[in-house]
Amino acid sequence: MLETIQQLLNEVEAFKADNLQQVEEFRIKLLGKKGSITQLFAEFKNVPVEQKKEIGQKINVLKDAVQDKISSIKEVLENKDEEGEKVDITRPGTQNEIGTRHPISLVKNEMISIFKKLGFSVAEGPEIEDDWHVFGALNFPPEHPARDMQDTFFIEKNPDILLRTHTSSIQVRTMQTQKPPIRVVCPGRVFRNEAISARAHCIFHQIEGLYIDENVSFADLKQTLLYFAKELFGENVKIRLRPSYFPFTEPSAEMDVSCTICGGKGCNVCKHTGWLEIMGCGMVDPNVLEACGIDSKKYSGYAFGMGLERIAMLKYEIRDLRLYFENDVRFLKQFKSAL
Ligand code: 2NL
Repeated sequence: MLETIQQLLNEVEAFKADNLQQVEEFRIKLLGKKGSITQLFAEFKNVPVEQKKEIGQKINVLKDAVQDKISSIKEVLENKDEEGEKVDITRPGTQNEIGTRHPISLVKNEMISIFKKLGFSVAEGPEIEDDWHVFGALNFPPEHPARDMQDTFFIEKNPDILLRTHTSSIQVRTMQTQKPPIRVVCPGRVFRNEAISARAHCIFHQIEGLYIDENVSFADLKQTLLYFAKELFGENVKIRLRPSYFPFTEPSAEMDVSCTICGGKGCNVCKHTGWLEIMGCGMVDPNVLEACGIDSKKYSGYAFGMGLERIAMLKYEIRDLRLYFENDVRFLKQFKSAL
């Protein structure tokens, strides 16, 4: 009898049907008046007492299996869902919405791919840093205002630990661990103790670049930045460099591009100057090279840095910085790109 039950179970498992009639035939064959399972129940009275429990359970399992099989095949054949509701199988399914990349990530990825073509690689580093990697190694004098609590988030218990205020600390770490020639771009999140408005936020993003080798000159810097600007804003963009000051570069400059909105004619965005400031740059100060263990007599280098929020604002005409952090899908889903 156990053998018969097992055989029937295998049969049930393997059963397939193309139409409801086949299902009904299958039901009659097993559960009908003369069906195999009905017969098993009839023979059950002859089973010796000590086997009744085992065989009884097995017959019940078999019966349940048949009923489950019948209802699941019927569900499919009748196009009904689990609750027995009729399903219109020609109705389009619910679409899974595909996410979009954040505009900050888009400009970051685009910039990285431009610099990769010039042989730069990407480096990252910790957001929580020590004073030396953020200020000390970068030639900041001890009393520099950036070191003030007003501008930098310090850890109260240990003011040597702070949130990085620029991504230059990544480059400091790169110089400490790699030998020239060095060609890196360093994207990352940075923190400054500022009141939040349409034009400022306490958390924002930068990308910096560093190139160190023998005989690197300001001309190399200028040509690299011109190539970068053309790739990012188009062949017709113009650049200009204005003298500036940073503790970590000498000489230092700020770079403007011709206004991406009006093309240089003058408009609201460029405040009728025709130019937009997009980054700071310069030749790495020899003090910085030496602090990071690089021989400043043998090597020279250039560096530059820019804010990603600002570039994305210009590229996508975003008017308010706070939109970047609210993550409203109506804002986010407007940006589609291959990168
Ligand atoms: C800006 C200006 C700049 C750098 C960043 C740098 C890094 C090292 C050494 C020297 Cl390790 N310089 N970075 C240089 C000039 C300007 O950023 O306005 N950023 C948003």
